[in-house]
Amino acid sequence: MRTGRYTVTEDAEAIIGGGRWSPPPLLLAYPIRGVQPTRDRGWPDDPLQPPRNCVSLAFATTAFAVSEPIDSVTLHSGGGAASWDPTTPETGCFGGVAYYPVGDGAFTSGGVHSDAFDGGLGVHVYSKSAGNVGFRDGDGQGDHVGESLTVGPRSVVGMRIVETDTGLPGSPTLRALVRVTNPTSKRMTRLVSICSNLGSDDITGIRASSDGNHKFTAGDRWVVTSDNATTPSDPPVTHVFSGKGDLRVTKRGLCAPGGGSDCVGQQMRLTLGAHKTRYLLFFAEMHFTNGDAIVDASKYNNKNLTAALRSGLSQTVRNRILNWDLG
Ligand SMILES: [Ca+2]
Ligand SMILES: [Ca+2]
Ligand SMILES: [Ca+2]
Repeated sequence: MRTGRYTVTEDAEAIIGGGRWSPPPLLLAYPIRGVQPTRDRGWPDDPLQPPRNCVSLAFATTAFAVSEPIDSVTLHSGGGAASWDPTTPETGCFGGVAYYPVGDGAFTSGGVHSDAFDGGLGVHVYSKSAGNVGFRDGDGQGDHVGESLTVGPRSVVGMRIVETDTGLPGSPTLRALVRVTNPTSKRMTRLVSICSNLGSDDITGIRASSDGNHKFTAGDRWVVTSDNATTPSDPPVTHVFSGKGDLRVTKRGLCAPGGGSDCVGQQMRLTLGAHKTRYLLFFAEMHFTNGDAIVDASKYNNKNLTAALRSGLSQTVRNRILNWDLG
């Protein structure tokens, strides 16, 4: 809408990206040289970049993100039932260094259960020459506001990545929104993976998966793992790698837990047009029992996200999530 000489964008949430502000600021774009940005003319593809013909001002309605050492941040979800300790580069699933949104992880409802992860939810981009290269932050500082932490930007195998991890209030869930941008003028195809080294180590077992069996393959959207089929001592962990419907990624198996393996991950092949920005979306949960974890995973069996899971994600962002079909 227009108010006076200002244009209030309909894409305010999209422009501020993946939850760096909470709640989203009102963004005003003031046109210069008499040129109006319109939806016909289109906004630039990178939602963090305002149109060149505008001067933009962002007003946060409450808290500003605070730059903080990533290692000092702990995110909480489910009313404090689950805590997630983001870590600057450490080794996880590949033995290579990466930023991990959760280094250990603890579930504290019904007793303290820690050691869910040994480096969880690391993002890697595959390179023929270097193998899986971990996404990591340049200076070890993240932007922290409420229960959200934004890390990056950082170029990994030529693709620019920013990640926003959010502890959701209504369930013991961590949401990882990974923004990927092709900064070049040519199409770019990349293999992006997300994987965890589980704290359940070599006694990891699969308690459930989305296709109903006890195997984890590329066709699974989610999987529940733990260190015991009846009385787990570490928190059972749920990984959610994608949604239902038409995905704009091709999924591949990366590593499967069980049989002595404590690695769980999937790889996604994606293509970005010139200067395009898109997103990947993942969730992880911790629980006290296998049964609780399996019951709670059912909310990921709908094509659409529940209001709680999509909280703070604009429709524009949701439309651009490659591994879900939320348009
Ligand atoms: Ca940083
Ligand atoms: Ca382990
Ligand atoms: Ca399966």
